[in-house]
Amino acid sequence: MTKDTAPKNASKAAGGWGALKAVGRHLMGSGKPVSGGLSLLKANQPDGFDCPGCAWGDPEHGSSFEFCENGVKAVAWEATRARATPAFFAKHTVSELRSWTDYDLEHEGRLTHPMRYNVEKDIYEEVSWETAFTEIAAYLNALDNPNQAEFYTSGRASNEAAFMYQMFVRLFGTNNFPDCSNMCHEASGVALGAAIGIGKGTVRLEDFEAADAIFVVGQNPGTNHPRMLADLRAATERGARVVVFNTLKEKGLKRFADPQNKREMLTGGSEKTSTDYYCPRLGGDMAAFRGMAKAVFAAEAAAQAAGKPAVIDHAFIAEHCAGFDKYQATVNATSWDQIENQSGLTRAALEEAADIYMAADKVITTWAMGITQHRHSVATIREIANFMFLRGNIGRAGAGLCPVRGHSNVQGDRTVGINEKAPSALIDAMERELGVTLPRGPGHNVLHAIGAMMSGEARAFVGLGGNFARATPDSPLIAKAMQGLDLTVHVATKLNHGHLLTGKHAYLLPCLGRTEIDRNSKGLRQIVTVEDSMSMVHGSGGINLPASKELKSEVAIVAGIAKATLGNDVVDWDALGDDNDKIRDLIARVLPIFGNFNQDVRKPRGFRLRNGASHREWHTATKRANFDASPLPEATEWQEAQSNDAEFVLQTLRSHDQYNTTIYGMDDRYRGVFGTRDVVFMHPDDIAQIGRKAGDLVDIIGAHQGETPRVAQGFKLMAYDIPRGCVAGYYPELNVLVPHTSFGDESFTPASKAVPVTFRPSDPHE
Ligand SMILES: Nc1nc2c(c(=O)[nH]1)N[C@H]1C(S)=C(S)[C@@H](COP(=O)(O)OP(=O)(O)OC[C@H]3O[C@@H](n4cnc5c(=O)[nH]c(N)nc54)[C@H](O)[C@@H]3O)O[C@H]1N2
Ligand SMILES: Nc1nc2c(c(=O)[nH]1)N[C@H]1C(S)=C(S)[C@@H](COP(=O)(O)OP(=O)(O)OC[C@H]3O[C@@H](n4cnc5c(=O)[nH]c(N)nc54)[C@H](O)[C@@H]3O)O[C@H]1N2
Ligand SMILES: [Mo]
Repeated sequence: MTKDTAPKNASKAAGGWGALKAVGRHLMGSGKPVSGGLSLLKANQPDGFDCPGCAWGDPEHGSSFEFCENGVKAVAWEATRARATPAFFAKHTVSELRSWTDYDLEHEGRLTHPMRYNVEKDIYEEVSWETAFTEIAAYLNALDNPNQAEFYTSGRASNEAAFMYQMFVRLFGTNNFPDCSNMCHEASGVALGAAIGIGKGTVRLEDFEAADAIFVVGQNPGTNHPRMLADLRAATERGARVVVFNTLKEKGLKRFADPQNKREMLTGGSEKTSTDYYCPRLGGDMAAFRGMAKAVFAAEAAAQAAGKPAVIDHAFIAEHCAGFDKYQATVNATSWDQIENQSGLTRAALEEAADIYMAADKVITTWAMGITQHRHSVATIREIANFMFLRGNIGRAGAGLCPVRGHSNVQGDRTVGINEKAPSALIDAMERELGVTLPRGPGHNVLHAIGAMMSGEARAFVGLGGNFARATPDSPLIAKAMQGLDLTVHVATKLNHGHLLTGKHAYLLPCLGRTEIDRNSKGLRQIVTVEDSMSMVHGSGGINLPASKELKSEVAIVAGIAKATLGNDVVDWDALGDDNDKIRDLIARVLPIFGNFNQDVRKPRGFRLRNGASHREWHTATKRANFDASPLPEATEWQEAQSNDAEFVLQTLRSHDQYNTTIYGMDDRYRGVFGTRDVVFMHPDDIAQIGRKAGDLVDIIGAHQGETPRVAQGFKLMAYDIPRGCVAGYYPELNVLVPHTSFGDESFTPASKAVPVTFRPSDPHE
């Protein structure tokens, strides 16, 4: 690797004073004070709300003050005092607002009233809840068939809201459930389902205290899961190895100063969050893990020859696994040349990493979007599982697989039925419970929904949260398709671009946020539940007053639309919509793993859903943990780009000042970016090679245009420590470059970490 080329003013360690200053700025807001101070004391506390920031687990011992800088931003974002009222909408046409940035739209604050689009005047106008529900129902019922509607879910929806939503949609007659997970950890679900019989991780938070080595792969916890940094740091402090594989040198993964540690703050000290750092090429991780597996097999052969104890856990493999011999043959058949070329790491480096793995008795591997948003993501995650099986690193304390989820309840939403591939056990149980027949065929995921909207097959879109057209690839194409629909409905807390892509009829329905007090018709406070990345289910109750008296809970909104569309005969929507305990009772009847749901969720830290693989029970077809013998991809995007002159591979990722499509600010301080998001990170030698200097403006051009030109104009080149031929820039601005036609095998996740691009000097007139 080259020496560190991050700009001089980039902060040295994640956390610390920089984090506290950022927290202060966000609590003060931009002249708009927030009620965040009190809220924070209750974030991830037993009697408070679940932090809407990320899906990292909470400690069992509930005394610690579990929040982080970016959790603060998420809370302050929701608790702002700014309001986007009907008076605001009266002043601005929807066409005008469409030209605003998401940053400006969201800064208008919380939505306060249900709104309906007036096509003649091109504005959103206030409408009563009852009228909105009745009209939406009429439009839905007027469709030729239920499959013409797409029902999107973003991962902040609670278990209760998501369960109600899937029940409504299935009773309405479709399995069209595109959800944010399709763009996120879908590959983890698919790969782990096949490998270990459950599409979730196997570890608990306590396992991080016991692990001897933690491999952190394709993930930037310093920004996206900051509470995880404390666990990594504690691990390095007690001598465990934290081994990072990341195409970028991420500050938070190097050092972390704890804002809650006074001595450290005064002395400016910081502790390591990793001990070993490898920078593979984009999409090179499958090769890297295969290389490490090759080293493990070589060490095993050497141990056998020398009569030493085995390196491989043969007892685990014999008792629990299938497919080992075939896998070993594939590993043997993979050449070091191909491994080095795809990964960009040397054989020596991979052997060194494998030594760390073999010296550790207990190993955890974690990963996120750097692994899941490639064409061969499923095969890569299978290879990670293979590697972990070799030494029985699953289903015992301190060891296991840990896909670190994104949205705070994205895992729970899937558990309670947001799934376009209707799981038969769920459908059977729902049919028994409700006494009806439900659709079983597969519905639409995000890419199918996009296809159906573009072809005109889809006529209606309902979004439970999220910012569909901004989060999806090819955002301009999707925006156009959404505007051709007959009906668009959005349930949301704040205004975003997606809400302005109005169909012929459009509704914007404002809901309570997680930090807000939710009272039912009897005045009783309601709690909701969420599931974190460790299969722990927690209760969450708001503590702030609602942003407006008109707001309804997501549960009540779903119940309102459902009752108006389907009537109250099969399901008593009124009763369920008014009492979350009743929804939980129903969930537990349909999904017995929830056990004594209402009772257990009121325990201080909630309860853990049964996770077979973490007890070495394998609910796979073979009833075993399955090795996968896939060969390496014939060529990674990087290799393809190398053979096409002047091509680079672009990854689109998050800055430190954003939550997905929500932009909090224009800084990315760990990467030394201030006051702008229109940057592209490139190796200094590559900058020279394209004949430019750091600071120059360039246009980024999608390399395989076909019929759709894809161009992002006016991006500043930043010299960065990144492998040659690989570049990086921010999502969602660069989604104009991500083709909806390039996606993961089996996962259908847009390949937003592997976009082939070329560069030209910026030309604003083109
Ligand atoms: N504050 C904040 N928190 C968040 C979010 C947010 O936007 N803001 N989003 C939430 C959501 S929905 C999600 S899914 C998670 C996302 O969490 P992350 O997955 O951490 O998100 P990204 O910013 O996409 O970062 C991807 C990381 O993988 C690395 N990477 C990219 N490609 C490769 C590769 O091919 N190989 C390797 N080894 N590394 C690679 C990148 O350099 C980067 O460090 O965070 C959640 N938490
Ligand atoms: N190029 C590229 N594209 C990507 C990614 C990438 O890394 N690169 N990442 C992908 C990933 S991992 C994900 S998860 C998706 C995210 O896709 P989405 O989940 O669709 O997007 P978000 O930006 O999280 O949604 C933000 C909106 O949610 C609404 N909202 C916030 N809180 C609440 C609430 O409590 N209730 C309701 N009803 N609404 C609420 C607000 O109106 C806010 O504007 O984007 C994907 N797209
Ligand atoms: Mo995500």
